[in-house]
Amino acid sequence: MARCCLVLGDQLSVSLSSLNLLEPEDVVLMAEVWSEASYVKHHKQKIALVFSAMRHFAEELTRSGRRVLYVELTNPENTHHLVSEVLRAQASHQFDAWVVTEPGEWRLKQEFESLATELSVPIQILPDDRFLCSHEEFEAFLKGRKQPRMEHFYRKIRQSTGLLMEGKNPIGGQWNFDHDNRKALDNRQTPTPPSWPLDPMTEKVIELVNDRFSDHFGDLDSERFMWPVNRDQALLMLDHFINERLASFGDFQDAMVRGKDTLFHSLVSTSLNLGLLSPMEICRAAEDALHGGVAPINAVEGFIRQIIGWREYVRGLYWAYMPSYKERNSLDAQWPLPAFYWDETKTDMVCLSEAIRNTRENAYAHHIQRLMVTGNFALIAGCSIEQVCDWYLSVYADAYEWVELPNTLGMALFADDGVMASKPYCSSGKYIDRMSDYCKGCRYNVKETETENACPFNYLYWDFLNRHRDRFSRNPRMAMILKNLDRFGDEKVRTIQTLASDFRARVQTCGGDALQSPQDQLL
Ligand code: FAD
Ligand code: DLZ
Ligand code: SF4
Repeated sequence: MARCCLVLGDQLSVSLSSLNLLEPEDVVLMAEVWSEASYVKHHKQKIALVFSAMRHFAEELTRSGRRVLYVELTNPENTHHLVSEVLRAQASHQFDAWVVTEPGEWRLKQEFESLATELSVPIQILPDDRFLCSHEEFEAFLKGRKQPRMEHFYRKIRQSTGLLMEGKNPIGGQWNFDHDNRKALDNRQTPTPPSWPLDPMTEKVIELVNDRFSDHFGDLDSERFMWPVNRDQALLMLDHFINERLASFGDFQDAMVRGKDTLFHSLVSTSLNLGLLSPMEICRAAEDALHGGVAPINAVEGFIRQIIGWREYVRGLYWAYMPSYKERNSLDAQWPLPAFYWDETKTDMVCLSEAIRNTRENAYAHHIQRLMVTGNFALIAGCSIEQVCDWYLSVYADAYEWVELPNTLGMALFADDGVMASKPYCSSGKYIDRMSDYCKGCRYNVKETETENACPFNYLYWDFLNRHRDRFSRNPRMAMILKNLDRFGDEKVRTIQTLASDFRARVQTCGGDALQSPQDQLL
């Protein structure tokens, strides 16, 4: 009498709730399926990472004595959908019951709920306890709050985990040290990400992905593939971060430098989201670095806040507001995504071309590139919410809808009318100039707004504020900025509007084909 446990590509943790339930005779099913690999056109590195990590995890389970049914992408019997793979396995093995840890995305949760009606045996969907805050705890946090804010949530999690606490008080006497974390980079060296020899399993997957997903965005080259595909590699990445990067993480968290793709960032999001590392082990390692004198409080607090604050908070919002959250478009943004989001050589704006090059080469861009360059541009230019969200979900190796959607639709595009952020993260070129060296080498002039040569971020920014003036005037945090706009006068506003509309007319936009992958391509 055996049960079967379906393990998804981002559930690669030996402590997974569903795996914890299994008896020795029970079986695990894992499947590489076309539907998951192409519901958006994922970056080639993301697919290679997920497949290689799945294969390594299956091997680890098998080594530990577990029976694993592993369906490779090229298996001729593969039906290419998770649900139909469950039904196929059930037909051939007649399991007594199924168990699965709830998926990270709404669409799959729906599919699994309807699978329950198709299977002749019971299926149990268990909570994903790899997060620090359950859905119920998050609902309780939201209850009675008109305007939930991450900072309040974060303090609760600090208290419940005891991270960076001295009894009831925050270590260092403050909850948040962000005012120390806004430096532009000086001329110091930045560390190179760690590397390890590529194993034959990853080599094989890279070949497969380059062969089958050749029309997907992004470079995939075995010489440059840097993402950890198993727990040992993920621990090396974490160790490198703690010892080489964390001390400077806080100071330069918001900095951007041409050619320096990862600066002092941790590069742990892919491992965390796949389940190769847990949030608490990462935070404990950072806390130990504080106590061991390896890193200062502004760095450690800033880093821990990202993980127990932002990461948990966006997941809570996703599950609390889906499915309607995905439909939100409160600023009515409709402009098709510019084609240069898929090819950085199509723009002469250095900031955008750098962020998109990093994305193409590494399936990575750090937070400020995502928020204040590609995100800010999409916001102020009024790009289609759906296309922008699909882009972010496709192009980053760490992207899953539960984390991508609130960050993109909510934080970057302000399309949720202030659920995620109390005001839009919009800025002119001034912010980019302050935090980067991009503008020095750009053909546009960041100091100008009303000339042909002016930085497009400048006139798009004021045009954006002008277009949404009425809505933003109800937000007290926007009052100062709108006062500046009021001082412009009609002629200046008209010039800005003309420059913005000329810019839109000049930029090549993309059709839907960049986003969809036809099923028959593989089969
Ligand atoms: P670090 O800068 O070193 O940060 C440490 C960790 O904190 C990250 O690994 C991540 O786990 C967590 N973290 C930091 N900020 C956030 C955040 N806003 N939300 C959730 N977790 C956070 N992160 C993803 O993991 N997947 C995504 O699909 C994703 N999409 C994003 C889209 C947009 C528009 C924006 C603005 C941010 C997005 N982020 C996403 C958050 C953040 O940019 C990435 O987590 C981070 O850049 C990953 O690199 P790192 O591991 O070097 O992070
Ligand atoms: C991202 C991804 C990809 C590319 N491929 C698979 C796959 O073939 N099989 C699988 O089980 N999972 C895959 N995943 C991860 C899922 O898309 C992920 O579990 C859901 O998006 C929920 O977060
Ligand atoms: Fe970007 Fe404007 Fe600076 Fe050019 S001048 S890099 S477009 S912010």
